[in-house]
Amino acid sequence: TAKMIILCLTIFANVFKTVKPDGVQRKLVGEIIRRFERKGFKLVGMKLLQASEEQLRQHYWDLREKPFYNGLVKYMSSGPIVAMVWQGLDVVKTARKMLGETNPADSLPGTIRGDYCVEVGRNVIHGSDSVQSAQREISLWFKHDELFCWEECSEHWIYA
Ligand code: IDP
Ligand code: MG
Repeated sequence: TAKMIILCLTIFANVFKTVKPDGVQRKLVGEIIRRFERKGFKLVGMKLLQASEEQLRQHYWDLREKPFYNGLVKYMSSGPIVAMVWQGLDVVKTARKMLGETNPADSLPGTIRGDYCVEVGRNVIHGSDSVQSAQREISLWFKHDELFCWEECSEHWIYA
């Protein structure tokens, strides 16, 4: 219905996430997908890819002045990553909570970074920090026909 469409446009957002090279190496892909699936978010795009340094420099453009920028680009291009787009109510904000803090040492147990990693330079997962950066990141990593709008049969058991 028209009402439903307006609702989708105003309160539903997409978030871009990637399991970083260490997350893939450490066999955490399934665990990470499982957490977002069980939460109730909808997977609308996913692929395994080797990121180029050029793409990563664009992705992390806002950090270009940081002393760790070159190391970050090197780390992120050191092996395949799993890029994903998830959709749901306030998904950007909620996903950041599910990830934990940037530094795993500051992340609470129960968060992905709190449970599965130790150092900030190997923190296994990326998640967009705002709806605006999510849109920018999704368009950087995904083509239109790689994203899928599909009807979730459990939707009415997730949203009131
Ligand atoms: P975020 O991933 O939690 O959004 P950002 O500040 O956007 O954190 O930094 C992007 C990534 O850069 C972090 O996830 C981490 O991998 C890396 N990073 C951030 N701060 C440091 C640092 O002090 N040393 C090394 N790497 C860092
Ligand atoms: Mg960030």
